[in-house]
Amino acid sequence: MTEYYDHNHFSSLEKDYENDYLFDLNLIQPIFKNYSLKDNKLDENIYNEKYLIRPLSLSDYNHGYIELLRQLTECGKITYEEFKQRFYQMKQCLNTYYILVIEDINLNKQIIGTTTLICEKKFIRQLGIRGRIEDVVIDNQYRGQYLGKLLVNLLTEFANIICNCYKISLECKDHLISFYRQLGYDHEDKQNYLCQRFQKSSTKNQ
Ligand code: 16G
Repeated sequence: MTEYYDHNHFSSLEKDYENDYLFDLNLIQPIFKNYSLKDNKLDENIYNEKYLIRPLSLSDYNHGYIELLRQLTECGKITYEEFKQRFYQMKQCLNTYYILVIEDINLNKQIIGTTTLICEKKFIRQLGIRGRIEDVVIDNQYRGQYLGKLLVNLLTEFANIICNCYKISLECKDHLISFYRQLGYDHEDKQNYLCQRFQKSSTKNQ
């Protein structure tokens, strides 16, 4: 795969963004506000007085973000340098990558939940934007508190209202279909999800 990565450019960005978020928190504030009218456990971006919901930050590497993703699928070995490089590649794609995380306020900023929204620009549908919900994970110690529902609902509203997506889709295992149905996702008539996989070195023999 060809990667267009300008190292000098990223080094200068690094200084500016070391403690910065993947995307601007202000963008999603109106969604928090709107959602808190329906769910009074949400106060600004704090849920149940215990959990901070915010965009991914570089420092989350040191607070269990990759370990959390391992609860969803294989991640291979990712060094901090590699994480940082991918973070800036994503950040550089304006209006495309939106990763929300949940931080346990009482547990040393540990990341205990995450969900990603990707917005794909298209020519069809009058230059439409298609959203994809990806990598939904809640730490298995924190399940049953509706945190997954919260993250998916927030990013779905964000995709609709702020990103103006004409549709949002996701892929999931059979046993999760009922969960996503409750959140408004469903099979479309005569549409199928097809997939082809390629063996890559980082995931071989795992
Ligand atoms: C699930 C995830 C998908 C993730 C994939 C990883 C959701 C809604 N779906 O399908 O986003 O990329 O698992 O599995 O979170 P893989 O490593 O086998 O592709």
